[in-house]
Amino acid sequence: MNIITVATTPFPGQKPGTSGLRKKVKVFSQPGYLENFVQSIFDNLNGQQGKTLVLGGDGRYFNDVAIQIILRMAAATGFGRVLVGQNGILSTPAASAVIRKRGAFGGIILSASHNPGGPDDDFGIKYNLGNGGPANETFTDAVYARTREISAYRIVEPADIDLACLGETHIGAMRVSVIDPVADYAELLESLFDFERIAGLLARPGFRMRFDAMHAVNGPYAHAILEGCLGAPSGTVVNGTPLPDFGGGHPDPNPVYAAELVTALADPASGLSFGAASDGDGDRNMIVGRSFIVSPSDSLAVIAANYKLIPAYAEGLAGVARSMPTSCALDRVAAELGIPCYETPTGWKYFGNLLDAGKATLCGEESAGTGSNHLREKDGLWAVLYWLNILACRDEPVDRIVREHWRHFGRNVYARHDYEGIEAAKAEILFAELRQKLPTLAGMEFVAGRVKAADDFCYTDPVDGSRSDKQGVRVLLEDGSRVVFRLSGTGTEGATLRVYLERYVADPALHEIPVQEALAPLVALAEKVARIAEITGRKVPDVIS
Ligand code: VG1
Ligand code: CO
Repeated sequence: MNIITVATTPFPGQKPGTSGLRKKVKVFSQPGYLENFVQSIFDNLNGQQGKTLVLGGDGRYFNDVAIQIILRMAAATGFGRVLVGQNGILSTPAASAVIRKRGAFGGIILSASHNPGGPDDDFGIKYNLGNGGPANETFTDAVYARTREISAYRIVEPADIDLACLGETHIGAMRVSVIDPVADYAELLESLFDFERIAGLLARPGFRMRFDAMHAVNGPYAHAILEGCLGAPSGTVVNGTPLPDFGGGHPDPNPVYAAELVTALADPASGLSFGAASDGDGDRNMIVGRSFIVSPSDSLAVIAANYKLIPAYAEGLAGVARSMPTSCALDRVAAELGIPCYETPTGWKYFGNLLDAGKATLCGEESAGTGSNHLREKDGLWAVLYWLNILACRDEPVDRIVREHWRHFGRNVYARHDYEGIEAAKAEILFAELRQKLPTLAGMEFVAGRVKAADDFCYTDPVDGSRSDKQGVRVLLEDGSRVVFRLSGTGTEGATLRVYLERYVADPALHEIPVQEALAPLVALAEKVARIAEITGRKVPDVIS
């Protein structure tokens, strides 16, 4: 095996965001671009020689090309073995499962998650550690630093490994094992839930579900688990073949991009009682009842409140965690259970320490990510099975379960407004102004109420003491309502402003007020404080979820 050292020069902007490095395919396919980033990851590893790397992705355009390059670079850096998903496929949660089960040194996941794919769209890459979770900020900062000074990468000559057939090959001394992408993951999920009971639910004549895989990675997983292991009728999974461009769609399971599913659940003629979807890399989920979309923050709270129904969690939750912008519905459940509720910055990497240390059992984000200590990633199908397990035990429709939850805990009315593709310079001005105003906001009166405090969220990890600052501007009102402003760290074009709005409504008589109506005073406050329309020229958000 000949290791070739190729001279290179740094590319600007190889800074990992909320979840890895995401760029347009056109950027990633420049000669040396992917190689520089991968070498910068490898240069920050210690002791990988002879160890196992897990490799796979969501099947998007450029996945196949990138995998062949990474295999050759893994051989050059001395990995002893690479476990690669058949056809290059591994969902993010499945990659986490494989890393953990096989005791791998780490993993590389190729995905830009919910971002569109195709020659003109996005590609992404992230590194996961031996615990199966995304590398922490210290690591990603070090990778970024390396990308700015890199002068050479190492690769072996072309090998063209056939990824279509399961089995073993070699690149020089390195073993390449093409594995079933579903098996380890399916086995893990089966160990957590009551599969017999769920199968019983799926066989009930009055129950019909649809799972929309959105032409993304979860198709094969959903076919195997829902229609295979659990016996759901074939046709339950729709859009179940991963396509390099996700069929031209936007693989983000929210009311806008999964509108087809929402419409089907609103049509009595469809006979559907439960709908679900997941994103590009299979780690997000959407839960839909008959004419009822479960907001992700509510879903997380319902999941926590019903832990006793699920075999893996029935003995109790050590604690729960949510990202800061996620609604406080979870906190109310934790308070009643008498367990801690941790508040972390956005991004799953911040849950890793809490999960490893046994401080949190369940975690979630408002962006439709939910998961537990079974993995170190959020897990779309896990959330769907969790809901199916609840439904199988409670025998009530989705909307009634959520409405009863509100009656018991009160309702945290919630919405996220996204303004996509804003000019980066304008977003900078908006945040500079906002941060400058922060010290003056406390005590100010708005129609929505009086400001109790305003700050820029800063997190100190309770396990390793590391600090992350500037994680989102918060305006907290005296009645517990809040508005949070953040810039997305996953986009590839301009800036995306996210405005998170939350208001707590205790009185059940007010629970059915339309969300936008209940939140209107907070929307007005957001506009007043951040001058969104004036600075960006945008009067309404592009996506409301
Ligand atoms: C978004 C979400 C965040 C999530 C991240 C990765 O980040 O808000 O909650 O962890 O995407 O999700 P941002 O920085 O754009 O707000 V993904 O589906 O990689 O699975
Ligand atoms: Co995702």
